[in-house]
Amino acid sequence: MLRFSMLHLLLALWLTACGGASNTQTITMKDMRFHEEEVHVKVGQPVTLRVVNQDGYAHAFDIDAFDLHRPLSANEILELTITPEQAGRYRIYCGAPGHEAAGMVGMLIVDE
Ligand SMILES: [Cu+2]
Repeated sequence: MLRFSMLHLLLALWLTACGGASNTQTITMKDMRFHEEEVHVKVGQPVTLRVVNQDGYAHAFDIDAFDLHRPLSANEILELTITPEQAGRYRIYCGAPGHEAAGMVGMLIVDE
């Protein structure tokens, strides 16, 4: 019984260590659009979204389902880490006035 618990503990430590591995997805904003129209991430796995604004004007990074609403200044790089809890397709858009209508939309796809 004790042996079994130790094994579990070691497994947990190992998984924790692996979870620290860098898991980054880059999303580039350029010319009033998201260069990556679809971004795939895994359910239950922490992922760092590296949002790079390459335009000389402000954008915003918005995902309603994750309650994410972050403004980006011109040429700003924003890194945020999320852990998606549910598989599905979640709409990304730029909340700057008129940008979403101009086609600044994308999709975060959380795979099982
Ligand atoms: Cu924008």
